[in-house]
Amino acid sequence: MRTKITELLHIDNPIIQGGMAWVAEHHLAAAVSAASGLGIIGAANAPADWVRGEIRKAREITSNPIGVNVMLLSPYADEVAQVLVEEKVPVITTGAGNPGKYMEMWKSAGSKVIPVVASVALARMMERGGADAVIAEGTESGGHIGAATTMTLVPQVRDAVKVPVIAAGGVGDGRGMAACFMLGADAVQIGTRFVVAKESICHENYKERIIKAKDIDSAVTGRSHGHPIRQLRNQMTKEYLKKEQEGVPFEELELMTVGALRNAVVDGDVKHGTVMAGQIAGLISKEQTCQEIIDEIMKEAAALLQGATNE
Ligand code: TUI
Repeated sequence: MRTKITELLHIDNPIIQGGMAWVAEHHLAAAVSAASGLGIIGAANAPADWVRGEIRKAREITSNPIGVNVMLLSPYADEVAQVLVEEKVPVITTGAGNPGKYMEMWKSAGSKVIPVVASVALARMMERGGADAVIAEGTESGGHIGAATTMTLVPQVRDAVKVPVIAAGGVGDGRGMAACFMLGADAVQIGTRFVVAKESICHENYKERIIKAKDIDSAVTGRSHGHPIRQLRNQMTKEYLKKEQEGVPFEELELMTVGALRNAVVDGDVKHGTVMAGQIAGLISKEQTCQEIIDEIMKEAAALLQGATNE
């Protein structure tokens, strides 16, 4: 399938893997890219040297393009930004903020820059600042989220900017992908389904929670202090939401979550850890290779989209 995004990023399938903290390391990114989607290494809160190492290890597995996601709240964002220039990373996505201050250095290094936006206003600002495309990410997503749904955000961003739009949030199969294309998207970004990929190093307990999840099994913590995080309900969310309701200060709440995502992803503590996942977790039923996931989604989406255009 050819779209503005496959042309821009030199990939065969318009599927981009989300840059998920702890999960999106070189094995997953390389597997998605090897299957002709765009694999993304999630820099999250990691130091720059770790990011450099992951880029190099991924490049040993596949010669297809691989991108990096910069989480803008990271204390290492400045040094990671510099490493991406040194390593000539072809595609940079950003999340959880405004990447304006890095735009010029990345663009002059030849990278394609694709910020995640959660509003039309930020999409417009990013286009003016030189973004090559934007990822319109709805509140169905896992992790740090905005307020608008994918259904409402994607067509409004589509109408507001000329650059290609990648839809994210709630996409887990070919039906979701086809729906996003109907809303005006040129590609989709998928996170949760890739967490359970065979190549994902995520702990089996975490994968099992996603596979067993039902439609309304996620909760959003941190709404009261402006850092909403979608994750699967467990002991942690129960305690956190109770304290949040009691008005416990942000600093104290933060202490509860230090290292909690790592505890869930790496150590498999899905009871007390943070199990970030999108609302589409309920649809995800098995572990498959990235190649199988991409082939299945593409086949289903292509059939639906062909039906739509022929009628
Ligand atoms: O970034 C994400 N999702 C994430 S980042 C993350 S790591 C983390 N862990 C603990 C606390 C905080 C983060 C887990 N999940 N998605 C991209 C995304 N960006 N979603 C929403 C946004 C966003 C929201 C507001 C982007 C920009 C924005 O406006 C910023 C501004 O300054 O105008």
